[in-house]
Amino acid sequence: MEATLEIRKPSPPPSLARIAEKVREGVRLDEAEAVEVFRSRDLLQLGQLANLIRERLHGDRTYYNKNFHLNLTNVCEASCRFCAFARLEEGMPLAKTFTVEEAVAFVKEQLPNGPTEVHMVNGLHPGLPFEYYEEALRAVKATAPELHIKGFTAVEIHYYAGKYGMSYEEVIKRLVAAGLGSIPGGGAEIFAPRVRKKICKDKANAEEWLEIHRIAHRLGVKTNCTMLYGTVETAEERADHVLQLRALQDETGGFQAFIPLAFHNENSPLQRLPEPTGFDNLLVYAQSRIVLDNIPHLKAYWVQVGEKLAQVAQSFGVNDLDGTVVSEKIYKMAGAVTPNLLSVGDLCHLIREAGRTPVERDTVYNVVGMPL
Ligand code: V47
Repeated sequence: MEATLEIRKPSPPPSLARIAEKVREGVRLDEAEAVEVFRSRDLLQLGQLANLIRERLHGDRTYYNKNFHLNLTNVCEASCRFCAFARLEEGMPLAKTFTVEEAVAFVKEQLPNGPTEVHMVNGLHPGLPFEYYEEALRAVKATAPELHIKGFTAVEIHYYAGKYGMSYEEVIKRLVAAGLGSIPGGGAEIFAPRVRKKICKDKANAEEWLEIHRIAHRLGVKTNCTMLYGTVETAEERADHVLQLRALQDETGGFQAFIPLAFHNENSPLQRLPEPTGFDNLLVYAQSRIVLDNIPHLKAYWVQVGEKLAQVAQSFGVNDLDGTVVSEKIYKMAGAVTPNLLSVGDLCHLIREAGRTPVERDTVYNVVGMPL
């Protein structure tokens, strides 16, 4: 008997079919449906829905920016178990704290590349006065007045408030007065207390992280948000994380972009855990785009998922590639093997080859230009 090849198109489970219907009609998913989305591993179905949302919001545009990273210090009291960047004390191998003069010299070196943004995040250093950070901000601003400083995560702000006896609002206002322009999304990790206890037990908790972003938004300071996935969290805990971000965004509207961050295991206390695969990474982009209906931008941080996967992610909900990213250290020290920077030409090539239109943006998503 001749073998017949039967090609059957799998039909989505009834719950995903209902979710697909809602997404097509632009109706918000409820919490149970959000969990369903994060449980599903139907990459193509989710990708198609995420792409629909992405194109509804942004058409064919993919944003990028010209930026560089500066970490004033990697000396850090916290003991996050995923981190390969921090050093507990000065003098340990690879511990580095910039003097203000060194920070300024580093910024001057970057200026010929025409950056519009410096991404400045730091360890929780037990021995520096708060004035050091203010001086560093003022000095960078005096050196490059047009450069937008996106820096100081909620975790740092929480630490300074406790250490120097200030309210969150005071810390943010003093940093802004010294030159801070916006706050990055780091330190959110996974909000569930069960996970935080296992991977980052001694820094700002979920309520504190969210409260700092709430205050920043009230003060008119834009922020981003992240989710570190691939350590010990469940699908339900990912859904809960994203739903808490959605709820705060309903309240304030101050988040600009969501950036999923894939766990990198090298040189960290969690190095026995496997890293998320490319399939997982695309799933998380698509799932996040579907559930987070009120945060405009979904950013792929190519440094940690690789530039080729970041490119493909443009078909799974992503509309923003960060960025030229000169001098990144947090992921390089955790084993990322991506290049040290991408040129504007490289970024535009990745974007165009995926059938999208590259648009240069500044940190707060004003259009800087459309490259020829
Ligand atoms: O807070 C640290 C994460 C974050 C590892 O807001 C790790 O525009 C995986 O927040 N494996 C810092 N993740 C990076 C960050 C970020 C990056 C790009 C853009 C923006 C933005 C924010 O990276 C940390 C932590 O969540 N992280 N170590 C690791 N081994």
